[in-house]
Amino acid sequence: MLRFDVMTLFPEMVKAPLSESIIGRAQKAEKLKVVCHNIRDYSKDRHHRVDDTPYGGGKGMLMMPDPVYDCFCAIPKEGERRRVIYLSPKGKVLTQKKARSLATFDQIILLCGHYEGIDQRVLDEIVEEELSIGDYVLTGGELAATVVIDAVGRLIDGVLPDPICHEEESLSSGLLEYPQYTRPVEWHGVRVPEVLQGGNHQKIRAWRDEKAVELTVKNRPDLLSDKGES
Ligand code: 4G1
Repeated sequence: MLRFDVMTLFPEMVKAPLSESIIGRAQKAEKLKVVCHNIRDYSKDRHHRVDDTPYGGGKGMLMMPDPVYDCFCAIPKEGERRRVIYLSPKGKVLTQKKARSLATFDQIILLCGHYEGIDQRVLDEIVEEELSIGDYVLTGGELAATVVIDAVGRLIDGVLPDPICHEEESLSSGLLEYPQYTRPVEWHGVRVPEVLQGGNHQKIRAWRDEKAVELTVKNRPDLLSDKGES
């Protein structure tokens, strides 16, 4: 059982999407656990304030260290292998390889920033690793935490409905996935490729490999040069 603890100002942003579909079912089946902690509950301020202005000036507000630290201290320890991760655009970008490695942990504590970020001192004290989901601006780390839990959670034994061979998957092979088709055989005047309708599995494999390479060259040539990263 992998336990995710999410420290956030907006727990519903994380809880709601993970209660649906495959990860929702996996939580009910106790294959993984997602516990959200509202950092605001740890504000000692009479007005439940959790943000303040940055020293040195600059735009916006920063999350104060104390509520984050007290929230962290209230999280019970689970198992031996634990990681504290801050979702941040300054971190290394999440890869499938990283997701596979995180799936071996007992507990993953995810800290979500909001506003302009978090006071550096509490980050230096509690965070072991920073992880980003990509190069763009978000309003907070909540959606990033949700992405990490989805990507890692589906790799846990018994989470996926049928045991998909992860090695066969796109990305694990270093390629994008070939196009797929289901019934009807003709839709909007477009027919399913003839080769897929026959039973020649060698030919089907060759066609799929060709399409996968074609698509990867066109859309993600970067995947072809860093196969090791997948
Ligand atoms: C400077 C993106 C700031 C954003 C440069 C991916 C982005 C967390 C992520 C930002 C965040 C760039 C992520 C930016 C994220 C504090 C609160 C950071 C939200 C915050 C390229 C805002 N993967 N962004 N700053 O987005 O948390 O994990």
